[in-house]
Amino acid sequence: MTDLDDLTAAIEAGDRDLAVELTSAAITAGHGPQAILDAMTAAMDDVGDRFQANLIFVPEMLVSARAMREAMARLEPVLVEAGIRPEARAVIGTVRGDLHDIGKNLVAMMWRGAHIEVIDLGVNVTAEQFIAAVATHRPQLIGLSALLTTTMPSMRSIVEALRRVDLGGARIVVGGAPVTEEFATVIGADGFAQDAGAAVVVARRLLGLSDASGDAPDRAPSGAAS
Ligand code: B1M
Repeated sequence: MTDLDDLTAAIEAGDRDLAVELTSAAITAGHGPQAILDAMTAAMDDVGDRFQANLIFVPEMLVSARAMREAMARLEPVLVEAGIRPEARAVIGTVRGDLHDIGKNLVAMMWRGAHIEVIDLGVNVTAEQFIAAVATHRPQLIGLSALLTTTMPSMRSIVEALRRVDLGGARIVVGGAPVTEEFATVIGADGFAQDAGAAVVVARRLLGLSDASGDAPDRAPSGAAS
């Protein structure tokens, strides 16, 4: 078994200390951040499958999620280059009624790694909170995450509410396991991303920035964070 398999197993078991330790070891051993993320995500997929099969229940799912969250916090500095000037600003949140934040945090982390300043509004975010954040932070990008089929209507009503106010040109990106490109189009979002990697590509395309290959221009667009 490789150390990344051990990391997957530690998150599945909800062993926070071991998950963080193995994340550090994987970084030190030179595993790429994407491979480490993949090992973490594999754990959550397995947890989801076992939950669906009634082999585990919400408390077990929660301890696994906490282990993943702490391991991700250890990985974040590796993904986010220190001292790089953000090229744009985003606000992101999980929509009202939905408490899942691991995927949203991952998207936020990846956007930060792609030189985008991110204001994270957390979970269970209402339309009013999104609108207030837009007024306060004047982002170029607004990210909405939903993990439940039952909170997809919430995503729709938040996008509709955002469309009724002056967004200052900000573009809306939506995502989350039950969200599809078709749904994103129907509710009037500007972009959809299947996963955190795609969220970077979509964000940079909508913002008119160079690709995320590292060839980012050293300028900031109008209104971007400095
Ligand atoms: Co919940 N849960 N959960 N859960 N949970 C799911 C989502 C579920 C699929 C499990 C299952 O049945 N197999 C199921 C939803 C079914 C459905 O609606 N179709 C489910 C359910 C039913 C529930 C409850 C209703 C259970 C209950 O109480 N009976 C309840 C709801 C609570 C609520 O939100 N109101 C609930 C609660 C919980 C916990 C609190 C225990 C915990 C969340 C802890 C936390 O997030 N802090 C939890 C967890 C951990 C899961 C699973 C196991 C893992 C989710 C996860 O973190 N995945 C999940 C099953 C699964 O996904 N395999 C499940 C890893 C993460 C990296 O992936 O979040 O998909 P994901 O994010 C991806 C993409 O979706 C995308 O990029 C991310 C990274 O690649 N993405 C975006 C996400 N947001 C994006 C935004 C973007 C772009 C891309 O642009 C802005």
